[in-house]
Amino acid sequence: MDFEWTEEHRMVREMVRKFTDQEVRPLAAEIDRKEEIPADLLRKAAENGLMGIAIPDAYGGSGFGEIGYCIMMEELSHGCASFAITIAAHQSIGCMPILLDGTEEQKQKFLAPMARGEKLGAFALTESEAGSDAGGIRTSAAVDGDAFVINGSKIWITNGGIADIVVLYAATDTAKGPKGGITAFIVPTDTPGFSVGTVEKKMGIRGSNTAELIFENMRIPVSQVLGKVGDGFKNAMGTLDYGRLGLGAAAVGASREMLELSVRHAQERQQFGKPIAEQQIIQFYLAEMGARIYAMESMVYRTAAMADRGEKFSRESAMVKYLCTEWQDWIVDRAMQIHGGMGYMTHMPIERFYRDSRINRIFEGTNEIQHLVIARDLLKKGKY
Ligand code: COS
Repeated sequence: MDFEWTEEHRMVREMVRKFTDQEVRPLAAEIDRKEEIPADLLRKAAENGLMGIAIPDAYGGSGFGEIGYCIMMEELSHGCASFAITIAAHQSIGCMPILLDGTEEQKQKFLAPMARGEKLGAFALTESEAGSDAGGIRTSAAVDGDAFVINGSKIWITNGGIADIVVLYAATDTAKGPKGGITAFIVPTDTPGFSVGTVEKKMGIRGSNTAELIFENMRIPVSQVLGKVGDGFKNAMGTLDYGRLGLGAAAVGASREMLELSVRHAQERQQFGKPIAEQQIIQFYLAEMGARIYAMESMVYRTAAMADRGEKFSRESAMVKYLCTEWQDWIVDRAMQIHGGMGYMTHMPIERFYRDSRINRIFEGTNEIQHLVIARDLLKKGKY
């Protein structure tokens, strides 16, 4: 349970906080309205080493590990969920599969430019008939000489329409399914046969690109198979352990922003001749928000430290994802209640945070699936 902030962690927090205050928050409303992330903002994030903050410096990253990554996600999420999610999809689930199972050559060729922010990444698992049941994917990869020929499609892929490199999961043996029948591939998006289909309109995180990907006789050389043929599902699940933890960190940041705005508003807003902060019910709301954030923050960094020590953290990351995202929704809702009619208006950021929050209980594994992951692990081990 040991955990201590290092000087480096403090520096990362300071740096990302400044970056969020100066570069991200001022653009958040426009990003939501225009439904895209300015290329210039991604370039600045790369200059600050954010695009590969967790990735070792040997592979083009900043080398701050999972704790550094969670600090970054927390701080960015004070400003703009769309931007934080774009970086998360690139790094936590785009780069991570290659860091986990890539060969040295694949890491230098594909991961390093991604970690430096020269190439944007995405993670392509979900299909129209394979969401929660990710092992049921039907996109097929068939051997043909020194390549695999891939046919099929993916939906709801974050960064799908703007990525340069996609880690794609395809069925190499449908009979085996998740137990040896799925293989991961590194796919540059300029590969012939790759195309982008529908780009989705969404309730929240509107600045984050969500697209359908289509593969028609797309040839991927065997040198771009990631890990062993048939081991792709394990790679995807191991990657999602990181993604789910990062979503917990993002929930902490967004929740803190909501609490801080609510504290300020409660002290300024006068009703019945006094600030609403003097009403006990408002104090209860603020106290409950603060207590939940403390618990969320504690579980996020305890789990990030486990990841950095190389321990298995699948159950813990499912717990983090489930509780932090449920509580984020609760906290955003309370912030809206404290702000009243003002919070509902689009000139305040509360309604954007409210819309942006909701997806977190759904993507990277619904919270119902997180329950399943937690329960299976408890039952398997027979103890806490
Ligand atoms: N790390 C490494 N390997 C893992 C793993 C993990 N976290 N979780 C499962 N595996 C392995 C298992 O060990 C198993 O291999 P063995 O049979 O050799 O032991 C294999 O993967 C299949 O696992 P399992 O039997 O649990 O597969 P299921 O089909 O039952 O699916 C769930 C498991 C439901 C948990 C999985 O499909 C899931 O997470 N679904 C949600 C998908 C998701 O998050 N989608 C979001 C996409 S990104 S927005």
